[in-house]
Amino acid sequence: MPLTIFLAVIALCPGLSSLVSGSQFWMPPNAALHGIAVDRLMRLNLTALGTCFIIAHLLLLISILRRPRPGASPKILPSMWAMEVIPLTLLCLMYVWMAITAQRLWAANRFEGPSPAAMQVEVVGVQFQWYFRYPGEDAAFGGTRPELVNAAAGNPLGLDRQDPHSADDIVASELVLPAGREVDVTLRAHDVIHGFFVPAMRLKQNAVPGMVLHVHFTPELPGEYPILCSQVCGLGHARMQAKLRVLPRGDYALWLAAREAKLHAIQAARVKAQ
Ligand SMILES: [Cu+2]
Repeated sequence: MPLTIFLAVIALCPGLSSLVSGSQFWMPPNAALHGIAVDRLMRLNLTALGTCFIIAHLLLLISILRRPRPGASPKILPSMWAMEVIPLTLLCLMYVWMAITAQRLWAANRFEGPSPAAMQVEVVGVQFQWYFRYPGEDAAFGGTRPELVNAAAGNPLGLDRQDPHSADDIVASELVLPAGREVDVTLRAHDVIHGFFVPAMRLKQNAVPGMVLHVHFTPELPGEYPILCSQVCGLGHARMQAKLRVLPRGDYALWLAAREAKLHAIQAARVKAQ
């Protein structure tokens, strides 16, 4: 019976499966430049934890099988140092190493600034929709005002039309990016905390009302990838999804030109109606 339980636990251990497969068994394909380092660290952590798991359960199994039988003379146990102090010290050192390496990798994405050539995109979480804003030809985001927010009137982010920088801002419901160019994402939220989560880009960062947060990454592989919300933000949380399209640079330039032409047509119609 103990052996059966032992084997069942081992069979269910994700760390062991990762150790055996040695691959991205449960991970979506990586499409970002920094994703290689993230995947490498995750595999390393799972391998280390899987090894600890197996060693701990082997020791458990040995102690079950070698337990003193009724009437047998008591065995001499190993010292406390060998049984507790040394293994726990090694475990502590391993966790400290994991924390430092993960923090370095995360901080490199989060706090160290992007290159000056990075393109700017604003991502705004609103119950229950993601909006994406491009600064347009002037490369500067225009001002917004909360009282101007009106999705039904085509202004979900509250762009201030009086601000000249707002005139060429493009607002989209899908995120379209060129492959191979670094992107500096400015994250905001209008109402509650949302989690900007792009699994294929190995990217997850909360969008917090009242805060402007930055995260930067470089999409490498053209394709379509889901954008999710990783914070339970209300009843419609499950449907708060969007799409990231990574295009070759030429196709991205065409998409941007088409969006700018559409914006100019809308503005011309607005002027004509006044
Ligand atoms: Cu959500």
